[in-house]
Amino acid sequence: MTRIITMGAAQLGPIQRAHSRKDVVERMLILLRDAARHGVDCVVFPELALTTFFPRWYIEDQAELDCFYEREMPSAETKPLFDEAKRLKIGFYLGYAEMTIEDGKTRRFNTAILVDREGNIVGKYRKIHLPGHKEHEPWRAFQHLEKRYFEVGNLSWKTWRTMGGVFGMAICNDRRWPETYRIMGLQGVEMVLIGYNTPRHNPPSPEHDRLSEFHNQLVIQSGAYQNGTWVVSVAKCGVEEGCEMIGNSSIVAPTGEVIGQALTQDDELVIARCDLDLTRSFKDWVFNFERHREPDQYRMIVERKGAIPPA
Ligand code: ING
Repeated sequence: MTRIITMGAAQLGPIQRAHSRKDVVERMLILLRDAARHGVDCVVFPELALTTFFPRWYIEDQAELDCFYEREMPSAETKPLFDEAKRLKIGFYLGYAEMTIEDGKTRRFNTAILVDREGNIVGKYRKIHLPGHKEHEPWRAFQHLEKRYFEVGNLSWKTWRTMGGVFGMAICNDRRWPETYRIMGLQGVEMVLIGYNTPRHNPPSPEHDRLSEFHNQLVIQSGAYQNGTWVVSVAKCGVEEGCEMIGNSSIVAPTGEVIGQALTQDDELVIARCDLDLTRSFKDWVFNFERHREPDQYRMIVERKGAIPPA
């Protein structure tokens, strides 16, 4: 049996502060139409795909900061994307900064949605692993204020039956944590969609900079193999407002092999035919969770937050 879904990783090059959402949607529509010409069923756009990566700045004026969030989705600016995807019968993942009112309180999340081929929003995810810091740290060449500008996501990681398979979502830093994939693996995920914005330079550990692409692929390859799932992971990249972010968008099979990757740090569509039934042998044998996992031995993973070395 084969269940082929043709996936498109729609990598975006830099979005400068002066670029409007309209400018960005026009670039996304070019990638979407390209995808349609190649028979793509589902397109993955990056994290925070509508604006420049604003957590690189310490922004004190709340009104100025709020300009980077979406209050509704689809919005007037993104409706053309939803309409064209529906017309082309292409599903998509879209990452954006979400502002919402819940119980009378304004909430801000780093969010992604999953839209099916009929244009229905079938799933929403809010980023759980927020990297960086909460306060202004002027020693840094640039800030990484996700802990200041977003709340920890409150939707956990779910999976949804759509487009002929079981889909899950994560965002950026989530891809570095094995728990992300395992929670979805325990819900039968066959295709994990991830968007990211990853600066090459990480001020606290500059010695890691040379390993950016290696670590980027290492974590999604292991997440894919250890949970018998496909992973499509897509960058917004290039030099945004003087800050370089890595490309290296990749499509990884349940075997752990990279079967497609971006070659530029600009707008680029990477396409791969993904057989969702390739997940079966991993889920039935080497990673048959029901037969082989020993959750009683894993309690420390949930009960302990930080590491406690021996005395
Ligand atoms: N960005 C980065 C990421 O996890 C980062 C943060 C950069 C972590 C460099 C480690 C090294 O890919 C986001 N947005 O999470």
